[in-house]
Parts: sequence; structure tokens; C-alpha cells
Amino acid sequence: MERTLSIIKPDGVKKNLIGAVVKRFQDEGFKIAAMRMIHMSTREAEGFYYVHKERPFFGSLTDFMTSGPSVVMVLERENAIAKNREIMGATNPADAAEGTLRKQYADNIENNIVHGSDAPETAAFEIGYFFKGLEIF
Ligand code: IDP
Ligand code: MG
Repeated sequence: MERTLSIIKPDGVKKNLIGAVVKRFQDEGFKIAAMRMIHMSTREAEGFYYVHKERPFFGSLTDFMTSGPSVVMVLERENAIAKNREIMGATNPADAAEGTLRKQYADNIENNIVHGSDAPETAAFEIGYFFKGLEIF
């Protein structure tokens, strides 16, 4: 069993996709181990995406992530990190495979509906960033 952090980003919440995204993960065998709706502050978004702080899109990305509420979740299943990335699809929906969440629902490379951890170390950091142990079931 492995855990990963998933976020339904502000665009996904605005488009009323919470149910569709959660259903897709459950249908794919994920257990929802933790879940909360939050409206990230600039400081929280900058800390979450600190690995991208030198990138030209950092300011725009943190503006987007603070533009409205999002849903943060801990997803659990075998091979959760890779499986979540597979279901999400490529960062840019234009490059995302058929049947992926980003291909189905995302507008562009920035407004791409969902986040998923990309490695065990980032999953550990990202889960701990939003959830304490007692909030994960
Ligand atoms: P990922 O979400 O597929 O792991 P990352 O490269 O880690 O993609 O980028 C984090 C987030 O930053 C993306 O999901 C997207 O919202 C945004 N982003 C990535 N590349 C660009 C870009 O070139 N322009 C604008 N936003 C970007
Ligand atoms: Mg990433």
C-alpha cells in the first residue's frame, strides 16, 4: 500500500468536478484516506510549490492556486503515486492521453484540474504539508 497527495485545484472545484474526480479515483481502486476543502493562502501555495520557485510561471501558478477553494486528499492503494499520475495525464492537457482527467476536463497547462505527488519523497512532504497523522484514516 502506498499513499499520495491529490488536489482538486480551484478550476476543478469551480467546474463542479469534485464528484467526478473522486468517483474516478474510487473506481480505480483508491481509498480516500483523508479529505478536506481549503482555500490556500499565498504563503501556503508558495510553500507547497517551493520546488518551482525559480520557474517563470511561479507567480501565476500561486495566483491560480489561491484563486478559490480546492480539495486536498490523501489517496491510498498499491502503486498509488504512479497510478494517480497515470489517471491525471500529462501536465499539459494538449499532451494528455485519452481518458485521463486532464484530457477530459483541463483547459490548459496551468489550469489543469488536479495535482498528484510525483515520487515517494514528495508524497511524504506533500501529505505532511496538509494533514497530520490523526487526520489520515
Ligand atoms: P505536474 O502538476 O504535472 O506535476 P509540474 O511540472 O510539477 O506539473 O508543475 C506544477 C504545476 O505548475 C502544473 O500542474 C501546472 O498547474 C503549473 N505549470 C507547469 N508548467 C507550466 C507552464 O509552463 N506554464 C504555466 N503553468 C505551468
Ligand atoms: Mg509536479
